[in-house]
Amino acid sequence: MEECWRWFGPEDAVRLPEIRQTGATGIVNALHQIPYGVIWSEEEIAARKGMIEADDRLGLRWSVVESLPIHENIKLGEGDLAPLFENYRASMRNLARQGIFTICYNFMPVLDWTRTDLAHPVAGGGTSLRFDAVKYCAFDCFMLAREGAEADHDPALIRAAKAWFDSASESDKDALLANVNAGLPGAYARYDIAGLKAMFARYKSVGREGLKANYARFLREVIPTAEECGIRMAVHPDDPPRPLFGLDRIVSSAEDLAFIVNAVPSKANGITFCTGSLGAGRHNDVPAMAERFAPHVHFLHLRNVAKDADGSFMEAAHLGGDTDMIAVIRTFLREEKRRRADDPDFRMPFRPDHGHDLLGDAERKTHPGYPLYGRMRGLAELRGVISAVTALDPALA
Ligand code: DNO
Repeated sequence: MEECWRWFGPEDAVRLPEIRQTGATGIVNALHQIPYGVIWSEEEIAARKGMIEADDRLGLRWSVVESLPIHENIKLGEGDLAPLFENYRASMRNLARQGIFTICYNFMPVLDWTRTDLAHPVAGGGTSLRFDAVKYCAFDCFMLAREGAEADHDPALIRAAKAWFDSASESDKDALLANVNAGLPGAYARYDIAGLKAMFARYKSVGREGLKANYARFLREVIPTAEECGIRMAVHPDDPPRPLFGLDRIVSSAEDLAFIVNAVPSKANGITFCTGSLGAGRHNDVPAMAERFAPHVHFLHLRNVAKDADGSFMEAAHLGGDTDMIAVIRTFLREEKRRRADDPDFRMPFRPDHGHDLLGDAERKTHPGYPLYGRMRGLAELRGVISAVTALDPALA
C-alpha cells in the first residue's frame, strides 16, 4: 500500500520535509485557493506538483487529489449546470495531463465532516474530535431553531440539549457554531446561523430522491471523461453517515454505495473507503462493507471511532475504537494483490485519517484533525498492521 499524508498546501503548518520524516511518500492535496466550480488550470496544477516534487531527496509525489469539490448548485440541481460540469471535466483532464489520476470528492449537502468538539480530552492525555449528540441536538433545536427539528430527536436528548443550551455561555455557543463549520476545507466561507438557515432552506424541495438524482446526473456527466483520461473518481462517505439538520445524506450505507457504483458502472466510478466515517454509523458493518466494495475502492482513509448509545461518537486511536482495523486492512491487501495481476505496480493509496492532538500538537495551528504527531502515531500503527498481516497471510505473498 502507498503511505500517504494529507497536506493542505503551502499554508499548512506541517511542512513537506516533516511529512517525509513520518515515512509517508504520497501526498494528498488540493488547490484549496480555487473557488468551487472554477477550472483548475494545468499551470496551477503543475506549479503545485512542482512544489511537492521540488526536492528529490524527499521522494514525494502528488498521489491523490482531495478534493475536487462539487459546486453546491450541482448538488441542488439548480440553475444552468452545463458550464459547471464542463469546468469539472476540464479540471479532470488537466489533472490527468499532469499525471494525477485519483480524485476524492464528496456529495454532502452544505457541510463536510461535522463535529461538535474539536479538543475533547482523551484518557492519558491529548485531545480528540468528537460528535456529541446532545450538543448537536441543542444546535439544531435551539441555536438554528430549525422548524420541525424536534421531530428528528429523541425526547430525552431534547431535554438534555435544553439543559446544555440554558447553561451555555455566548462563547460556548460561538464555539459550537465554529466547530460545526470546521470540516469545511480551505479558505471557504464559514456560515453563521442565518447563512446555514438560508442554505438549508434551498435544499427543502430537493429531498432524498432529488439528491440521488442530482448525484446520478453528476456521475453521468463526468465518468465518461474520467474513463477517457484514466481518472479514478472516489466518493468520500458522509461523515457522520446520517441526515444532519434535516438534510438527507446519500453516501452513508452499503445500500447507498451500491446505488452509486450501479448508477454508472465503471472502474472510474469508485469509492474512498473511510473507515471512520462509515464506522460512526451503527447500521454499518465496516469490515463486511470493505469486503463487498473492495473492487470499487481507489483510496483508503483509515481511522477509528468509539460510539455511544445516544449517537455520540469520538475519534479513537487508529487501532482502538469499534472497527476491526486489522480485518479491513487484510481485505485491502488482498484487493491490492488481486489488482497486481493486471497492473504489477499497483499500490492502494491510504492515509492515516485524522489523529489525536498529542505531545506538541496543540502548539501548532494545524487544520482540526490534522496534527503532526497524532497522525504520525496513527500511520506508524497502521504500518505495523500492514507489515504483520502481509507477513502472516500466505495469500498475500
Ligand atoms: C475529513 C475528510 C473529508 C474529505 C472530503 C472529501 O477529514 O476526509 O473532509 O476530505 O469529504 O471531499
